[in-house]
Amino acid sequence: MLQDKDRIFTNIYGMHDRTLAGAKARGHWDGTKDLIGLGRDKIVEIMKASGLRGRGGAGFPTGLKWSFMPKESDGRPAYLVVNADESEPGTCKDREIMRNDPHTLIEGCLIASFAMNANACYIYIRGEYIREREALQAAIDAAYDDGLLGKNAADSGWDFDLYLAHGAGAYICGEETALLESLEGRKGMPRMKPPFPAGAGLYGCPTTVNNVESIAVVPTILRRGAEWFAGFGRPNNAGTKLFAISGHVNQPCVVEEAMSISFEELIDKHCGGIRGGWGNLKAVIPGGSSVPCVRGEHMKDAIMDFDYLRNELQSGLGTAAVIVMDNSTDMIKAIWRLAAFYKHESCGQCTPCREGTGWMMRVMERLVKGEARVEEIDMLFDVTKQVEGHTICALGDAAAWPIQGLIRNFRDEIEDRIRVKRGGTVEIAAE
Ligand code: L3W
Ligand code: SF4
Repeated sequence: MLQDKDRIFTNIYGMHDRTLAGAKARGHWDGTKDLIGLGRDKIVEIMKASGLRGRGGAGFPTGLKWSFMPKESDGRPAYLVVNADESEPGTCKDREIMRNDPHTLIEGCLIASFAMNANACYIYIRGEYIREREALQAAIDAAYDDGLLGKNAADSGWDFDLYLAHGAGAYICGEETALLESLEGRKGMPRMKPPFPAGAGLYGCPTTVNNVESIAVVPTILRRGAEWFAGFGRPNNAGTKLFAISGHVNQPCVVEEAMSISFEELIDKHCGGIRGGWGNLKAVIPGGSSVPCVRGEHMKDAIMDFDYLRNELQSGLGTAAVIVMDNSTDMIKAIWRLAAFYKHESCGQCTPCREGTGWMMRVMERLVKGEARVEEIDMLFDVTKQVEGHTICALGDAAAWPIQGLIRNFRDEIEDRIRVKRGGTVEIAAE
């Protein structure tokens, strides 16, 4: 279990002073000028050595991503964009950073932007996060007043501006290129990649898009060293990590833990166990709604990191939003609800996603009611394979994977329902 002294987010529950003075008392903004004084190459090198992988869902190595930015300016400005559009169902970790520990993020924005030669950074926050926006804007204003942002930010010699942009509630704007479109004032429609944002991002300029948590851990990694961060978790799965645990546990929570903690320890130490005991655990979605569910009996000994969940359990760490479901859960209905969500959130610009999400949702609806034929289970699985990998952005995959997980793990439940036609009703209209 992670010791208190190793926690990066010391005010994640908002129990301490959230103001700039409080943040400084807890060690933030301490020697920021010296961290910037390390220079660009050294900062990127430390980030690579730390093993930090992106905390927004894909787990792409952060230092490597930064290294894609042009070393010398070609006349275009460079940008850092922070993805605070936290919309993945089950995910609620970045909001705790923004409302309770905002200076971890703001200091991280300055240092990361410097490392990528960016004089400006945009934080794109999800539309529903109104209180979070207010808290973050107040912290940004305080940092400007204190000379930590703006001209010669933190006395570093680097001029740096930080802007907060507010989304309007579309899940797809969490996809990095849709986010850039939205920032530019257009509809949030994903762009084809390549080019990746590092080549042509915001306003066609070199841009790095990073998740809130990825940026907020940067100052502490630089202060305490790459080896310190890399010392948590297993190789290729380094660091501390915020887990957001919801569903049928006794005490749902957001907690910072060492990567690669076992699922059992995570739940018993921080959530007071499974509701009704471990024998009552039916299934877990370990990484936010986009990753496939796993049967409860396979989760107890699971290691909570990118590689274990992907390689051993055909699932993923995703955003580390851990959704726990006990034996009272109607799995088919739960996954149908996600299918309805993805259908609703599809931007509609590519056919496999636009048509596929609706098609999958409608078959799922029939499975919930037990009205489909058994042969349709394989047909549905086949359709998910036609959607997966054939779309412009990852939303198509995200819509396909939960259904694949359901069929792989709970086919017996689907078949039983069809056989006895004992299903419930679909109560929530899909659109
Ligand atoms: C330059 C290359 N850059 C990759 C960059 C790329 C992006 C990052 C990861 O999907 C996942 C998805 C959801 N040159 C590059 C390169 N990059 N190759 O690296 O890219 P990628 O394609 O692996 O993933 P993605 O398209 O960013 C995101 C999953 O996240 N997800 C949830 C998302 C929801 C939230 C939230 O609410 N916070 O993030 C959950 O699992 O399914 O797999 O920056 O440009 N050759
Ligand atoms: Fe839009 Fe879906 Fe295509 Fe993504 S996969 S671009 S959300 S239609």
